[in-house]
Amino acid sequence: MSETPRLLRALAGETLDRPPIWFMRQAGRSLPEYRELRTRAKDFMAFCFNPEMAAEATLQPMRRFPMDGAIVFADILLLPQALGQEVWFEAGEGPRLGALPQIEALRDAVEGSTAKLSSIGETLRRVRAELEPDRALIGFAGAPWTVATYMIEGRGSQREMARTYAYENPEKLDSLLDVLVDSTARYLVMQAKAGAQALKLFESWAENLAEDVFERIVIGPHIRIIEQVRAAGVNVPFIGFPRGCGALVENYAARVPVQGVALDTQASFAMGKRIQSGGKTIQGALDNLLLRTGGPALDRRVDALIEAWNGGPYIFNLGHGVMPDTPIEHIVRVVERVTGKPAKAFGAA
Ligand code: 1CP
Repeated sequence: MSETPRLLRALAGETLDRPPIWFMRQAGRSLPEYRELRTRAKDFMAFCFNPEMAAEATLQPMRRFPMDGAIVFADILLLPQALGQEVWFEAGEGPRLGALPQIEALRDAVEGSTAKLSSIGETLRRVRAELEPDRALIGFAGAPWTVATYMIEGRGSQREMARTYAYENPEKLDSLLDVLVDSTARYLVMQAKAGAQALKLFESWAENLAEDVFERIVIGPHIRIIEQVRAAGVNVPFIGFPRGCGALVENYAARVPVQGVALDTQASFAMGKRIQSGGKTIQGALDNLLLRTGGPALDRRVDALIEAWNGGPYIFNLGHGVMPDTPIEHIVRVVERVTGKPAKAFGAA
């Protein structure tokens, strides 16, 4: 038996007897033990910056479910905070950000930003020390455009203001993306050195971009981040997730030197297979709403995804994160179906 975690074997291009599995947002509000832990932190940012609590939140789903990967508990909006823009979470609403600082101020903050995120390195070291060696630890960051949408709009949104900004101020946007490329690369290097064995770039809001704009604000920055991380001597595999970009994900897969491409719910089987034929591992793409709904349609879709994609390198996952009100029994059912290993629906985690 290979010692290498199944998730890393898949990212190295191996086709496996069954796909490794993990879920985006597997830690968090769908778990009662998370909600209990969360009440002990002053606010969400304080939770993320507390290595003891964040490590515990990372490990909670690993105790319940035989997931092949643990994703470090943190948030994509810690980086703007480290660059000097105020970030807070309104209870029951979501993220809020203060005014966008001047680009020069952001640029000056790049060098010191990784030190401000050092507690995430401590979370990674704690989790790696507790996690079984056959389960992989995943680090992550928001991709530049997605993080920029929050920095520009000041909140979660439909991103019309951010897209308009991209057209009205192309040079300013490019400068902002450059700052985010440089700071994100440093942050990811730090995460790999602290024990992250794979790195994921969350481009959660890649929809509604024309091909040329997608090329400039998604593909280009992703390539530059990976080049900078490699130049720092870090060789861990990357997973890119340009969510919502439709057929442009094929351009993404062909151009960006990621090992894995995370697909969203609308990805066709044929497209996934073409990306595999192009030499990339694919990940995805079960609908998070179907996971929440459950029933025979869920079982059928799980089987269909494996049938379609496990002839090549494939990581089982959702097309987007677990919804907070997803019944835990449905997660159990899918994880058991994919792995053949038992999971715990109830009881002490
Ligand atoms: O109080 C709480 O519990 C807040 C809920 C919450 C949680 C559990 C937020 C606020 N962030 C997180 C953790 C988190 N965020 C993780 C680790 C947990 C895991 O995945 O298991 C990760 C990887 C993220 C990444 C993240 N944050 C993304 C990219 C992934 C995705 O789902 O697209 C995005 C877009 C965010 C922003 C964010 N943070 C939190 C919320 C509610 C949001 C979305 C806001 C919006 O809709 O625009």
